[in-house]
Amino acid sequence: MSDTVLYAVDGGVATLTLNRPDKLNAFTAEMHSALAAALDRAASDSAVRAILLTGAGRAFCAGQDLEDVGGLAPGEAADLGQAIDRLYNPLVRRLRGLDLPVVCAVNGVAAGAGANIALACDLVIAARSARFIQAFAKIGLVPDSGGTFFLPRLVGEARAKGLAMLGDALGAEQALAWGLIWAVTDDEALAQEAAALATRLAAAPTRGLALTKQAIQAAAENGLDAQLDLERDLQREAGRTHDHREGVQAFLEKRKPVFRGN
Ligand code: LHQ
Repeated sequence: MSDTVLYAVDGGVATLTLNRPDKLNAFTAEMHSALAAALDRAASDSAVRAILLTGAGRAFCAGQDLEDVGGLAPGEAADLGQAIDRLYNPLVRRLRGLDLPVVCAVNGVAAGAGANIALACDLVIAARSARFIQAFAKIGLVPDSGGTFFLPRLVGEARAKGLAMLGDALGAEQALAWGLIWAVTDDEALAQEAAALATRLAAAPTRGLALTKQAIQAAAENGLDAQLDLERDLQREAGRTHDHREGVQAFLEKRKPVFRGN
């Protein structure tokens, strides 16, 4: 595996670290394939029950590496749709479709596709000094990687348009206040807090979390009737898991549950 994405497993958590710190972890095709491989590896390891995505150095991710757009020279006309089709859309679909909770620890600036990939994760925790930038506006592009889907749903159309059309940096505290992300921590505490969050999720009823993720994501497109039907179907499945039985049993016995993840 390329060292553009570091991979480590501890306590049921696979930590994936974007690792091109000199370029603020901007995406190259190589980093895309390393990330895809790391996600596959985590998903196929039964010991892994949560994923933590973060960046090395002072940034989370500066989006597409603008010096490496499809192997073309900077400024040369490229079919950007191809890069989206081959690299970014599969990544967003993978993150949303994973049956594991994905925590994103935004350790610094998250710009362009980097910001929207963070938003595609399940729980986003950011360092106080982190910033979210819809940098597309500054280079004549459209927010991609799900940005036009996530932003209005998370912060409403007015703020989504302001962020997307102005491309100004949104600080972590403001992002929290607007409901864009789950939590903010002191910079020095981010790694520990994010690991604690992911470790907590890794000890939770994994199948129930996967079904919950599926239901909440489906709600973005379903009407109430369809959503009620979906909840019934997913609850039927959740009700058949070991972890549901264990949770109820532990409650009745007044002890802490031990979830297996199935
Ligand atoms: C970079 C980058 C970068 C290369 C920092 N590329 N080197 C999808 C499909 C296909 C094509 C197009 O795009 C997309 C989706 C997208 O993501 S489009 C958006 C692409 N990203 C951007 O436009 C953000 C560009 N970066 C910035 O605006 C700034 O670097 C930010 C605001 C992120 C950080 O600013 P500073 O903290 O002042 O850092 P810096 O600008 O000095 O960057 C440090 C180094 O990282 C520097 O390299 P150098 O060799 O001079 O030290 C930058 O050139 C490099 N870098 N982002 N995206």
